[in-house]
Amino acid sequence: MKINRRSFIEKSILATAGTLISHKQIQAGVVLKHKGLRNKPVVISTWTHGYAANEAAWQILSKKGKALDAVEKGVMVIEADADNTSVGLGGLPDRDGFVTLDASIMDENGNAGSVSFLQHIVHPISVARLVMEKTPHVMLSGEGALQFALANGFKKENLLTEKAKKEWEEWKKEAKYQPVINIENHDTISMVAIDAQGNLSGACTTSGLAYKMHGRVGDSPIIGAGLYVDNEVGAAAATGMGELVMKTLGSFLIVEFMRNGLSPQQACEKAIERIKQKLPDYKKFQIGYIALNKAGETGAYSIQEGFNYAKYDKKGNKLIDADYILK
Ligand code: SD4
Repeated sequence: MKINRRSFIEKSILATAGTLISHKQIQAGVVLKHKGLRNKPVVISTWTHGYAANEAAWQILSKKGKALDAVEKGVMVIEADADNTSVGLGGLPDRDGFVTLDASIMDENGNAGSVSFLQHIVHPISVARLVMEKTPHVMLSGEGALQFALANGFKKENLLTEKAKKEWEEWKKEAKYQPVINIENHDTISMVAIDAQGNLSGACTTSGLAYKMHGRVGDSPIIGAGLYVDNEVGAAAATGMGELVMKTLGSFLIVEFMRNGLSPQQACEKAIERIKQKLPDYKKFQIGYIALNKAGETGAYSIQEGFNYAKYDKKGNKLIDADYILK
């Protein structure tokens, strides 16, 4: 029987754990292993714009602030950036010209909040946080999410910039719905962090796919798809063609792989392999995953070449090209 590198690694992990060791013991082993390691704080986030977002997050993390505050403040930088055409203000609209936003956030206690199909609000991530902290629900959507935001002091604004409107008008001439790898489905900001206290949180915010159908919601506000955090194990987040992430519940899957002993890198690779196994047309799309475990170890992996992420730890802030499956 041919054993490839990855199955060899998995088998070694199980062998190290011992075949008679129960699942609970493996989990306990994961936690024990983490106790000795101290790479914290650490923050990672998707794409080149993650660099600027990390700077804002680090302001909080380096002063022993909470990971939850760091991820919220970090992604807010990109939400407010009018030049970024896939998040918040300046996001490319759906095919009918509406900028509709999805966002989610999770804290170290397993609390979660999200908004989907939200319009007119520059910082959907902060609305998601309020849903988490002030309501008994996890997700508010559309008009209800907007009403909730306005009732909590958020201002209604026009998010469709002249630049985005012009691009949309150009697109309308042919009106072809064909996401272009690393372009139309690129730029969501997803961020996960561990703070000096060893607590994990994550955030994800996007205007979704450019020129999507009106009403389409992606993976970013779906807990377990675009984002998942389990403070005992780790955190993971996604970017790219959300439909593939939703069908495989990618971020939750990565955290479960880490729970079973895989490193963040191995877990991201396995989640991309799952897409390859289950979704035959995966080659047409880009998905990028990032992950962080309780020890402060990180990983990332994508379908196509071209995905990068930013990592800020004690050694500084840097951009890293992720490895990918289609070579
Ligand atoms: C979505 N995952 O709405 C988002 C898009 C994205 O980088 O990640 N762009 O499907």
